[in-house]
Amino acid sequence: MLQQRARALAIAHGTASSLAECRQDILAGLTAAQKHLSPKYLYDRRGSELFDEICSLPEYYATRTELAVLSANAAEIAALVGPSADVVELGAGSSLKARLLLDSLDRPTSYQPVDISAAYLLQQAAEVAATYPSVTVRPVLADFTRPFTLPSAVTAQRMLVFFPGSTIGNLSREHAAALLASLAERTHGAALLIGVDICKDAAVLHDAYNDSRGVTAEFNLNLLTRLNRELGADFDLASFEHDAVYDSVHNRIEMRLVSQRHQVVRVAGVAILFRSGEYIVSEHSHKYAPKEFADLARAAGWAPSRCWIDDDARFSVHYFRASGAGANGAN
Ligand code: AVI
Repeated sequence: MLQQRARALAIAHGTASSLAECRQDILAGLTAAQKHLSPKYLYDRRGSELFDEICSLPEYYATRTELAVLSANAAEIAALVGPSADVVELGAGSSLKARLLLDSLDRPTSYQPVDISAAYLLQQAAEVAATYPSVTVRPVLADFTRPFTLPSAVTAQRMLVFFPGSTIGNLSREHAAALLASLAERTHGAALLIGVDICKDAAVLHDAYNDSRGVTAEFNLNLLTRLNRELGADFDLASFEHDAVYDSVHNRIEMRLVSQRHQVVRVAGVAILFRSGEYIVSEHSHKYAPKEFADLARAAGWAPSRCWIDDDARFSVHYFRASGAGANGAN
């Protein structure tokens, strides 16, 4: 049934990178002085499933806290958004939060999830379409970290850009500001509902990214499995270990894949040397004080309207309107 529904949904293709571009990007990252890979490569089908598992781990406070904040303030959010909204969700992944939102909004018109993981995007979109027959569901296969065309048939005044999960934190502060500025410029008059993880005790952060069941480790190591499968690499998974360290200077978690020995790995035909202890940075997860984030968004052209925070000040959900007055000269 879902399969049939999935086939019936038209997927809009945004600007997903080609295999050749990904190969070039990955080789550039692995041959840099500090080896690094974009966190977007963590999300193949298995990676998306593992990330869903992370979201329900006891140590990973972010998802349940954001859900609680969204749910506690659903009526106020719905009143701010108004009727007939077109919801564009960036980095959609699991549709759990979108459902919570769609349940509370006043007769939403459409739901347009934008994601990089095709199979997962279709499956989630199909499930939403099956549950909300009155909502037009239009999945968009795109990498939102690159310029992409916003879904068509949407009036800016009614558009709600929904960007939950603190995915914005996986971009550098500069890239986050640039993405927000580009969104503000292209969605003049739209609203933005965005979840942002807050700076907190280093031990809490450490445990959230080094969980006791090893799911985050599996999620991280799955990146190497993916490179083996899709780029013909020969990473020996047993000789790499997951680690995540908190960097209090940049207020961010740095997720690493650490080589346990001196070794040479071939990736897409290129030999890459790893010294023992050398690591690939596979993700940064930036944390923001609520005011810092509101200031960053304001400078990017989003007028702060409301910010909700849980009682333990772990996670923030901000609501902005595009002001069209970004510091980058937008509009
Ligand atoms: C998707 N993103 C916001 C998660 C985070 O917390 O940065 C990804 C993640 N990585 C490890 N655990 C969760």
